Amino acid sequence: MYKKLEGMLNAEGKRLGVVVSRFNEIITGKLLEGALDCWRRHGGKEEEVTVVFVPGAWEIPPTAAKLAKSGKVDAVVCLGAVIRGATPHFEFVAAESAKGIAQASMQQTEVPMTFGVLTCDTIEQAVERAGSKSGNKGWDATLSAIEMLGIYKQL
Ligand code: INI
Repeated sequence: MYKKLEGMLNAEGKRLGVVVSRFNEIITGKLLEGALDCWRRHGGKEEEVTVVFVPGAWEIPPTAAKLAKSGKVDAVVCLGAVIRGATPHFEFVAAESAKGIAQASMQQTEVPMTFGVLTCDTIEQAVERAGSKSGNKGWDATLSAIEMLGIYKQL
């Protein structure tokens, strides 16, 4: 019989860090609401959540790395919204943000880090993923963080 390790969906007694970008705040504010709702509904306390606001998705990776390193949180959720629209440097911001978060999470292996950065072609697509018909990716990223917390504790 194999040894099974899996994370329970229980945030009780845990500390959460959220890094959220202000760019496209109309969307990222909804992702943050989703994240806090998920945390509360899995037994987490809002007083145990540290939210760090950064200018844009570009600034998320280094901030998430510093927060993970600080010893102040047990997991980090990264929230942002990169929307193609009329922005010529969409590709750079979206790709570097995703790559940077992946790198940060691999460097700070004591603290799980999850990805809740939307990369969408239109604002409508972003709205759909921030609390309307396609759910709330902030909620989903927080649920993954809670599950990963349980796994990291056992590894
Ligand atoms: N930042 C975002 O979070 N979303 C975007 O859609 C975006 N676009 O498209 O420009 C964006 N740019 C700002 C960037 O993240 C940095 O904050 C800025 O370049 C300063 O370093």
